[in-house]
Amino acid sequence: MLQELSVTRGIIETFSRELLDYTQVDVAVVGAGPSGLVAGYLLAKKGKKVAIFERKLAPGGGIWGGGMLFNKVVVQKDAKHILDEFEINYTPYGNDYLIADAVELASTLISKAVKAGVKIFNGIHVEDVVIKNGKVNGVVINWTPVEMVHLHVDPLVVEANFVLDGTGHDAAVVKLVAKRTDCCRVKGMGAMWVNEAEKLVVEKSGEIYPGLFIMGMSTAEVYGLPRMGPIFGGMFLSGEKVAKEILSR
Ligand code: 48F
Repeated sequence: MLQELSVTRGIIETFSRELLDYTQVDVAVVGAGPSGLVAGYLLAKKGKKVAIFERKLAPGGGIWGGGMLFNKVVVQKDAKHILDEFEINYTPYGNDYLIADAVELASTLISKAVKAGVKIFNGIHVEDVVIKNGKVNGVVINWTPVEMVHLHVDPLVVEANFVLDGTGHDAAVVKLVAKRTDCCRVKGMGAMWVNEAEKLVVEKSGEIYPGLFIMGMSTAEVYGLPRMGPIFGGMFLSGEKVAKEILSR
C-alpha cells in the first residue's frame, strides 16, 4: 500500500544526501542558462563534479522565449558542433545561420547536462562567494523564496575549486566579488551589434579573478560589450571556452 510517509521520507532523504554530497565540488556553476549548461555538461562529461545553482524553478535561462516570444533561436554555423554534440535539430537559414527550436534547445541542454552528471539545484540563489587568500573558493547559497521575501535566514556554503558566473544580465557573482575586492567593475552591456557582440563575448570569457570565470551575457555586462539578441552561438562557445580552460588546469 502506498504511504504518505514514504513519499515524504523518500524526498527528504534523497535530496539531503545529494545536497550533502555536493557541498564540495570541483566546479560550481551559477545560472542554468545556455552558457552554464554547456560548460557544466562539458566539464561533467570529463569526470568533474559539477553543481549548477539556478535561482528560478526552471533551468534554461533566456532560451525558452526565443526572440520576442517567437520560440526559435538562431545559431551561427561556427557553433554547429555544439548542436551536433547535444543532438539538437536545426533548419539551415541562408548560408550562415541555423534555426533551432527554443523548447527543444532548452530541454535538451538541461537533459543532457543532467545525464552527463551535472547536478542542478533549482530554486537556490547564490547570494555571496567565499574568498580566501585572494581566490574564490565557493558560493554562499540560500533558497530563492528566502531571498525574495527578505527573510532573515542565514545561508549555507558550497566549497568549489572553480566558480563560473553564468548569471546572464545579472553578472551576479562578479558584482559580489567587485563589492569585496578591487577587481571586476561591471560596465553594463552596450547597444545591439550582433557580429561584434558574438565575437567579443567568446574572446573575453575566461578567468576574471582567481577561481572565478565569466561566460555568456555576464561577460558582455562586465566588459560593456554590445548585446546580440536571440543568437546563441556566442553563449555556447563561451561556455565551451571556459570549460576547456578549467580542464586544462
Ligand atoms: O540569462 P541566461 O540565459 O544566461 P546566459 O547563459 O545566456 C543569455 C541568453 O539567454 C540570452 C542572450 C542570447 O544571446 O542574450 O539572454 O548568459 O541565464 C542566466 C541564469 O542565471 C540565473 C537566472 O535565473 C538565469 O536562469 N541566475 C541569475 N542570478 C542568479 C542566478 C543567482 N544569484 N543565483 C542563481 N542563479
